[in-house]
Amino acid sequence: MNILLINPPCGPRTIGLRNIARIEPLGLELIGAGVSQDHDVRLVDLEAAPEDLTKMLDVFRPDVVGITSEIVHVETAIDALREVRVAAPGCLAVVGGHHPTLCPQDFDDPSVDIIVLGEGVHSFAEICRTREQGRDDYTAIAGIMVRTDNGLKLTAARPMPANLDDQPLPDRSLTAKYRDSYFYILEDSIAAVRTSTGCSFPCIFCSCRVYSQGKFIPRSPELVFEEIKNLDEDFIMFCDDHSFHDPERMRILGEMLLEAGIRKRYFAYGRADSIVENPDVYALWAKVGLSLVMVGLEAIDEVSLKRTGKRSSTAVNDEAVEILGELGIGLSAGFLIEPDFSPENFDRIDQYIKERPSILLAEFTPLTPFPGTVLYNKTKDTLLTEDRQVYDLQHFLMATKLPPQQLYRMMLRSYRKVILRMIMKLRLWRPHVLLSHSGRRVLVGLFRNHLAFLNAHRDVPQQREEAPDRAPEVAAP
Ligand code: B12
Ligand code: SF4
Repeated sequence: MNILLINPPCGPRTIGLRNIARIEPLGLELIGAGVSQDHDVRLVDLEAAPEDLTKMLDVFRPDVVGITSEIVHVETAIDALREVRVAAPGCLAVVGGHHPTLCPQDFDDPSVDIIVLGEGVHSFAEICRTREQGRDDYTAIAGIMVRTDNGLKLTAARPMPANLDDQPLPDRSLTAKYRDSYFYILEDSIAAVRTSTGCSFPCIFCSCRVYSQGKFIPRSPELVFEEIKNLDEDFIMFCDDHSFHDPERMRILGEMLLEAGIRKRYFAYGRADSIVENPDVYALWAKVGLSLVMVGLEAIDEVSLKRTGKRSSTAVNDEAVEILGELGIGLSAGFLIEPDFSPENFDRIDQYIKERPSILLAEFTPLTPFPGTVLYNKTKDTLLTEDRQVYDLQHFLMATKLPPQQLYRMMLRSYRKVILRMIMKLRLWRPHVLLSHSGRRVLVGLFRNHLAFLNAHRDVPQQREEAPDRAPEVAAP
């Protein structure tokens, strides 16, 4: 059979990381690996090359199409499937990924036949097998939603796995054509590796813990080591929610990499308390090559921090910042921007960063209620829009105390300060860096983001919109 996998692009209203990072679609490489032994599998990455779907459909008629989606891709994913329907009317259209798992009703569209909930490798292989056998009843497959004459039908639950060890290695040959266009800020030779998924902490705004049903789901260090060992790329992005959730596992992996003399640089997401409780593991990883850790510090005062459900404290945050500084590991600190923020709140965060030189980068994230989260359930009746393109962690979706235009400008001001500081600290102003291909790409990316923030207030109405006609909510199992 012919199987086409699609990585949809971000739409025009989505702001953010796409201008400074583009990473391989790891989820599609994994589900592709589960079927590529038996089928002709192709992948188009529309974030890297938007024209590739039309070109591919001219030469390749898929029997099954699989598309991935985060929340910002709902519209572009459905648009892509509509295009596939026209070129290959009998093709079976399957949607999977983070957002379809949390909010399958967003994909209740005639262009979608099946929605896969949660981890997709086995479900997708079973769907393809059923299709190959000429059967058209998919309801015996667990963990999916199937379009029927009476709407979407939820099949038996497929429990989240206890670990990821039975998943294949991602089939990176599927993205061979695009690999040169993947990057992360100034890093050009980059690969995405998943060492785990999920998280057990109760942060009220986080959809990752909802996806994993509150579990941390690890992959054994031996398998991760085997994967990294065979990668050519210099910079590895750990696509986990909290890589250091189980520090022992990371200690074993770190020791294996060190012993084998594998020298690469790594990016990971981590929590402040894991740094404070396991400085030795982070010290080991400093030797292994951990160069950047993204830590959601979230807030600089105790009351706001407590409200997030993060189960951390400002003292723990401070200690973590200090430890990373001592270890020489770059810290990218995440701060939530709440709807009642005033200029003083921004000034205080700027000052906090200024006083802590070990903060290398910062992300300022308007508090964003993703469907499925506690925060969403609390705020859903007051959200200003259901346009999923702006659920990008960059737009204000709740009514704000100050005009949003002013808040975006203050975010820009804070970003300017922190970026200038990083440029000075890493001496990125040197002409050979600034004028290099990646230096120019980042400058253009930052300029694009700047323009997008200046116009961001136009993307979200100031008053609550009437919700579009959606199917009733279906709870993900
Ligand atoms: C690494 C990462 C990034 C990287 C790159 C991601 C990428 N490859 O494109 C960077 C830093 C660039 C990034 C950018 C963004 N990200 Co991001 N990112 C992540 C992170 C931490 C891991 C993603 C990942 O690679 N996971 C590993 C793969 C293997 O998992 P997976 O995709 O879920 O795939 C499995 C299943 O979902 C399923 N599956 C997936 N696709 C399909 C398709 C089919 C057909 C089937 C059957 C199954 C299936 O099977 C797979 C294997 O089991 C997630 C957190 C998370 N837990 O997902 C956030 C996350 C996905 N990002 C998020 C957001 C908002 C963004 C941005 C919009 C932010 C911004 N403003 O720029 C952009 C969007 C960029 C884009 N992709 O176009 C949100 C999405 C929220 C939501 N509810 O959808 C998340 C969940 C983080 C969060 N909660 O805050 N991100
Ligand atoms: S610690 Fe991080 S990954 Fe875990 S629930 Fe909180 S925000 Fe999500």
